[in-house]
Amino acid sequence: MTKDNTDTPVTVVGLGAMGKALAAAFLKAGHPTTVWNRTAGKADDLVANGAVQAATVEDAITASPLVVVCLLDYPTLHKVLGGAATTLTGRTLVNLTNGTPGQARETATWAAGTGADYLDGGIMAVPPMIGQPGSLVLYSGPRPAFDQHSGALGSLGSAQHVGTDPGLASLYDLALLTAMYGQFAGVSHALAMVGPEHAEALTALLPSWLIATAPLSATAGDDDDSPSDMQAVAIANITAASTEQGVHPDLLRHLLIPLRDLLGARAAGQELDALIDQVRTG
Ligand code: FVH
Repeated sequence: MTKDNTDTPVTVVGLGAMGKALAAAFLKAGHPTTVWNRTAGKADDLVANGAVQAATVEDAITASPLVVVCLLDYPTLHKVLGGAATTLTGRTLVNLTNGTPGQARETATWAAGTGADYLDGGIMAVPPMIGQPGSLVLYSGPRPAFDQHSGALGSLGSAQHVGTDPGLASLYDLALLTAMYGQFAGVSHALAMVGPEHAEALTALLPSWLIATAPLSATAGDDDDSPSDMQAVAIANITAASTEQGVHPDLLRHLLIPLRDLLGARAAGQELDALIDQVRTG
């Protein structure tokens, strides 16, 4: 198996905000880069920087042993690649389109039928981060395919293989997004609590607070310094203060009340696995 070097040609299919950032990062790393997009004009800047624009998806795929696809969703991927399936034989298809673990596994089965190696990926970055420190892309699928192309894939950011089950990268991606959206929802509730008058002051306090507390999130901050019963009281106070401030408590009911119950269960001596089971079953 020959591992990638910067001479390895790469094809990028899909030039939305993310696809353009991916292609630009491959170009910057020195990879001969071929691109294709439904709306051809989106390739202009990349072509000006040395990319080759293919006239058809088939031409794009046959230009490179490594084909990276980043489209709106999986139905779009199958629509775009479906007619070009035979050209995938012997190549590695890396799909960075966001979707479910089930969609990833189905697509892996489809790709196997074309004779391609298939890696599914989850991009834990926004387009300006691609190729920069802090960019992380998760991959799952056959380890040899990942090892062969980890050099080229490393152009996008830190490349992490999370398992051979093709659905795992998507599962981890969506789980991490769930954590992020939980945080976003909490912040929106916090801003509602303080109201427009104090929104600017609170916004200034948020980043350092969220960064400082991030390491505690996997255990819900439950330790000897912040015992569960103390936190349960704080959560009750948050709920009461929200009502005092005229903020609808629905978000808290859905996010914090189950958390309070979990903390209470832990205080009663239940193990973490049992607590996670409670969340799973509601
Ligand atoms: N942008 C982000 O912040 C996130 C970061 C994490 C990963 N996501 C996922 O990446 C996929 C692509 O996202 P995107 O930001 O590039 O999305 P768009 O800018 O909307 O580009 C969509 C591309 O899909 C093409 N496309 C859409 N429909 C069709 C179709 N029917 N036939 C052919 N191509 C289609 C579209 O083409 P065009 O509109 O330019 O012609 C773009 O290439 C996505 O899964 C995110 O969840 C991004």
